[in-house]
Amino acid sequence: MKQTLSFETLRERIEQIFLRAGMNAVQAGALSRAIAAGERDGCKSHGIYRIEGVLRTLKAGKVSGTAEPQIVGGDDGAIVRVDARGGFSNPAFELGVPVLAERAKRLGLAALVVNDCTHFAALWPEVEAVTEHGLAAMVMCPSYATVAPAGGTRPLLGTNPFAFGWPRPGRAPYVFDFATSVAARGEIELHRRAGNQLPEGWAIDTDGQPTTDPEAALAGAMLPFGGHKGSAISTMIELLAGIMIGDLTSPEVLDFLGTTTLAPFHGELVIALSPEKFAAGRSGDPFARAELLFEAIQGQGARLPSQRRFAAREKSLADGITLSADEAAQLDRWLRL
Ligand code: NDP
Ligand code: PYC
Repeated sequence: MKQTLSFETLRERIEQIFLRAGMNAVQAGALSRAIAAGERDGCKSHGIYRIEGVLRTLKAGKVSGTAEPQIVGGDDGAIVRVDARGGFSNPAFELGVPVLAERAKRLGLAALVVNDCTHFAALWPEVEAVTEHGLAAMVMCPSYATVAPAGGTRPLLGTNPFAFGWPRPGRAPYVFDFATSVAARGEIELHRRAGNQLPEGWAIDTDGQPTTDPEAALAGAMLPFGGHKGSAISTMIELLAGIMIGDLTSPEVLDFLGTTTLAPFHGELVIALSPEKFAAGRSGDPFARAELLFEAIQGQGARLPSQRRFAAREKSLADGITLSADEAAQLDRWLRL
């Protein structure tokens, strides 16, 4: 039977699943907030579907469910570094973000580097968290080698997500968050499970030929969005959020894990910027000017990114989050493990 739950009830159930699997409160709490938020905002590819991968990665011993992330390095400069200590990225981010915000407000810009983390999550909760401090934010991370570079035929780059947020006083921030592949790998897996073909242009098979078969796509390679442009942005993410922060690139992640069935292990880069400090009083209030731009976009009938997500959130908070009968039964099975 379908089930409708409040956000908090769903979050607590997810937290219980992880606590029963042996995680500590820091890890289970942060993961439950991220996954429940995915369901609440209608982002199925990073909602409860991810619980299975988290449990599998724990069982394989490739992530620590009891890690306590730590801020490392004693200075008060622009780079805040959190060692996730082999745990998930989410609690490491939660630990680092207040320090990041303080530094960015004081210095004009600051970066949060998370090292040695397992990362399965969407990035929008993180850019949103930074915008709550009145700061603009960019977040990026590698993944594992599943995407062929434009013009190539074999997996090399990750689905490397990139997210941006701009604070809008008194309203939900402007946020976009996307894989630099045509679609997130989670979307391909959801198509496979539902027995649906993929849209054309998402993937190539092991012979480098276009395919709409999800199995062939998972065995072959996904494609970057926007051809050479997405390929270059994805490469930038490997450079900045892999090599520059002293962490793994997507091909190295795949070598380390030997599979794409476990959540990837790498680092993450979060950049926070103070619009007020950058504008320095020139050309008026940056937030008011941004509103004019957003109005002009919407004035043409276009929607802003995250508009669908914020509408889904509003509905979920008012009416609850509805799980399909299969999803509800699976959640119960995990709770009984
Ligand atoms: P989508 O293509 O679904 O959406 C990308 C963004 O574009 C969203 O902000 C979305 O807003 C916006 N958008 C969609 N349609 C329109 C439109 N018509 N007009 C304006 N804006 C629009 O995302 P992806 O499938 O590429 O990625 C899904 C998620 O996967 C992301 O959250 C990403 O972080 C995550 N991911 C995580 C990875 C990891 O390694 N951790 C790897 C790859 C992806 P809205 O939500 O409102 O529709
Ligand atoms: O959906 O591409 C994806 C993904 C990879 C790692 C986490 N999400």
